[in-house]
Amino acid sequence: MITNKKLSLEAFLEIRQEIRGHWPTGGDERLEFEHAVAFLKTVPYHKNFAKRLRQAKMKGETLLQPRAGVALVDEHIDLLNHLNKEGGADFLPSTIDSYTRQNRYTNAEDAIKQSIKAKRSLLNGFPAVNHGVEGCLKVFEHVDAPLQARHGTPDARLLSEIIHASGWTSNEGGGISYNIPYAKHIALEDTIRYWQYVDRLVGYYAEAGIELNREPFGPLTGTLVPPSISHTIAIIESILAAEQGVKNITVGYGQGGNMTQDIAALQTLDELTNYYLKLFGYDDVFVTTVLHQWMGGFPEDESASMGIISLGATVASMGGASKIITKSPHESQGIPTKEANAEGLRASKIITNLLKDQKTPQSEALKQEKSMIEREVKSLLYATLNVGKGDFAQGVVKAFESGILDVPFAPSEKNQGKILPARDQHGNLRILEFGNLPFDDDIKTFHRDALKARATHEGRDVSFQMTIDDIYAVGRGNLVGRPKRRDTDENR
Ligand code: 8ZB
Repeated sequence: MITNKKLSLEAFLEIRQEIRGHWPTGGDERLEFEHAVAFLKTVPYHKNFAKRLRQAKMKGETLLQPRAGVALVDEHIDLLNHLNKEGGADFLPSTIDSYTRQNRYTNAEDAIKQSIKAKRSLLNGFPAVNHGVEGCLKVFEHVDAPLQARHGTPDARLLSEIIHASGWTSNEGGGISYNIPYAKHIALEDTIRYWQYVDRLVGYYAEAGIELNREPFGPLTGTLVPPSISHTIAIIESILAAEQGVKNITVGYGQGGNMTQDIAALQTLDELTNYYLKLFGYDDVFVTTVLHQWMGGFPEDESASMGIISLGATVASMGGASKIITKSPHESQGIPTKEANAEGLRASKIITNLLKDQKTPQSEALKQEKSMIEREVKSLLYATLNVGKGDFAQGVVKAFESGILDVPFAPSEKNQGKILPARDQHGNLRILEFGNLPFDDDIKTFHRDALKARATHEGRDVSFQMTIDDIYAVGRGNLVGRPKRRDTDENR
């Protein structure tokens, strides 16, 4: 049975030997700890993700990171340098392709060969396992900013070995956040175990004096996810990571659209993650937050998209996020050109510059929003711990089985999918169907009243139609999905 217990060195090394045999590049001698530790000690401060984040938080900065990844090493390097030099990216990503995410390295190999022939990328990201330490190290050597792997991989054990040994000092993902939104049939016990290994690797390096950053994937399905749900999962993944020895964690949240709720979400994400880590005995973890610019559907209009991106940068700055994952004006079309990607960065940068020394206004609404998030997270966290009989790893498995934890619109069959979110009159994310969420009557009444107020305003009943309307609203240019009225076409 899965437990939240640090893997023993022996158990870890035994799995490690097996993992390294999963693909030829796993045999690379540069993966030997003696070599990798010595090399990682040479990574300069300004290329260390964990240290740059620590500095950003101390200075109150909000730094920028795009998503980017293509099939071939040299093209990938050019792309990253463009985003760094022309876009002003502070952190660089390597978005990993879908084959690698599913451990389909033979398919990735074919696509690499075809990409060389076609002289363009036939993969939707960078196949880091196929390129191995050789290729990943070349990327590290030819860029001048910290590097992170960003993916969506249920079993990222070999990938994580390769990127860290290549000087990439951060890795995104987690046993819940890279399962429930990304996979259909994979058991949570399995992904938690895989990610305990990934975190144990980072813990091993920490014991050798090397600080690496880990980032649970905050936005989950990116579709109307209420902050308390994503926060609870981020906090649990932080606890699981800290148990394996991770010391530098970035928790994330996807822009919701209501400014007050977004600022409240970012502030509570930092406060609650720190609070619960300490409460459960992990008191030397450095926590930062990241805001993901809007993860839902974008309008086709590039100027409108820039507006959404700018609003994201605004709440990130006002909510004290240390990092923003940026979007581009090409979002509605798919993977952006490097030019469009840089435009999203520059639009975000002017906002973070302008807001840098401004104070976030306090208000009753902000206080109330924060206190609701705190109460909801507490309730979800303790119910999870309870069904796990005091163990968060067991708790996660049981909580998803029973719907105590439930992520809206997730593809996984391990997720009940019984809850339904909808926006209130002001565009705050509320819950319309609670499924088996363990909320008390006060919390439920708060959500129901908020949705009733919207329904009254719109002259309709609270129903699933609101949820549907809200899913499409931002792409059509509004935050709240108002019903079409006979006397007006304002909603079209
Ligand atoms: C869950 C993340 C979805 C977002 C972007 C999509 C979307 C995916 C790449 C990429 C640049 C890539 N994304 N793959 N952006 N290069 N290889 O992730 O466009 O915004």
